[in-house]
Amino acid sequence: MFVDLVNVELESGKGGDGIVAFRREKYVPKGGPSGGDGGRGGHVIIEGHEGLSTLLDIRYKKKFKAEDGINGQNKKRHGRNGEDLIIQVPLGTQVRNEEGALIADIIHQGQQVPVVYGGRGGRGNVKFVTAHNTAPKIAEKGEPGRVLAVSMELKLLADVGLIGLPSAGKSTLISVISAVKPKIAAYPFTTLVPNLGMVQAPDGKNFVVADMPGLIEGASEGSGLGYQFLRHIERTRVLVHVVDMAPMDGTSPVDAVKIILDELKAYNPDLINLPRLIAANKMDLPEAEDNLKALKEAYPDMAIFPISAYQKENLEPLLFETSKYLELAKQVPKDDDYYYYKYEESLDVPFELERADDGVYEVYGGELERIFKMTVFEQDQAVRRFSRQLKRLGVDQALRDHGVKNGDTVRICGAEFDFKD
Ligand SMILES: Nc1nc2c(ncn2[C@@H]2O[C@H](COP(=O)(O)OP(=O)(O)OP(=O)(O)O)[C@@H](O)[C@H]2O)c(=O)[nH]1
Ligand SMILES: [Mg+2]
Repeated sequence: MFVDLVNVELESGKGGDGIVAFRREKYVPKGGPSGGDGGRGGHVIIEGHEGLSTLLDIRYKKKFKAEDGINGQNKKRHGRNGEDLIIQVPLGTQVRNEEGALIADIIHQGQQVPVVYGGRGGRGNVKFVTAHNTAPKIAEKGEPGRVLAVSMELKLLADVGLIGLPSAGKSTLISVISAVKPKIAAYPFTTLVPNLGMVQAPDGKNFVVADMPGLIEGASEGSGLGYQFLRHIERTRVLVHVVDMAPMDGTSPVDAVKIILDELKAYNPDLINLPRLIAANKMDLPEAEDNLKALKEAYPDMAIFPISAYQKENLEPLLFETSKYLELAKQVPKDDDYYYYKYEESLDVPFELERADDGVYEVYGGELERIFKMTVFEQDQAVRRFSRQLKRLGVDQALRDHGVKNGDTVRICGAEFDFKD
């Protein structure tokens, strides 16, 4: 299978800083607070684009960062939000975080998945007005952007899926209609993972065909190999159901068709609505003719194409019709049942605590780091708010528990403070 894999770092924009400002008007001796909020930082958004076929552009860049939000301004004006960064990827791209969790599964043109959210804008002093403090000299800095390391993997999407029982001749068929040369053998489950091949139909159109591992009864519940690949089948637009018209064990092709239809239905009822053709294979064998008659009688409405993959017989009508089905399938707009995974950030730990080599206790990281970065330490009121936030997070208590006493030096996110109990 054609796989393209890149590791990249995505960073959302930092929020703009809120500011401290006061109205200055003629004849008004002391104007009210007027510092506006900062704008939100830009998100990083992944977008599907059908014109792309590789992740090469992304491979060369490696690092992506959305724009920071703009700082607030006086007269209560908000800073502008940072521009979102939209990264276009080919359809079939899966984005995973470092733990391997699927964050975005891009399969539709224009599908957008925000994967890293921009930092919130800091609040201006207008927002800190209270009954007790009508002229606050405090504002927040913007929330820092977030960094997320992800892998992007492109799994080429097939237009057509070849499905059927084991040994029906799926691999043989793909080997004679495309350049792919998969393993072919007389025992079941020869094909372990899908093989993809580019096929040129008699009408000159190209499409990608996937030769799938054989499905068996119970596949939708995990029997055999099929289950993990039913997912791939979901992504194809047309199914070609390959049927052995002369099974060696004497079973009936009519039953074989039913088994597969039942499994598709059990896995996902929508699969049964995919346009489907039957390639009645192995017509070179003697029993095939009678079986074909029975199959046509059992399924009078199905498009059945008698072929011999092995002898390369009657392949043209099958491919011609497949191409026609594909054209029709393209015109049907997919409902927007997007494969959409919203990235849920794991809840930050409040902070980490550690004793440094010089004996000083240090707290850092998590929620604390965010609060720290949003605080303007030149503002007395902001410093007081910060110490209230530390208490709420449990930093004071944790330091006390470690024996830190009034007046001891502690380090908070790298800056030294005197501990006041
Ligand atoms: N006589 C005859 N034999 C065929 C034909 N097509 C395939 N076979 C044989 O059927 C057997 C199975 O073929 P494969 O192409 O490996 O079947 P498959 O559907 O890919 O099987 P799995 O990968 O196990 O699901 C092989 O021995 C092929 O040579 C055909 O048109 N005529
Ligand atoms: Mg096979």
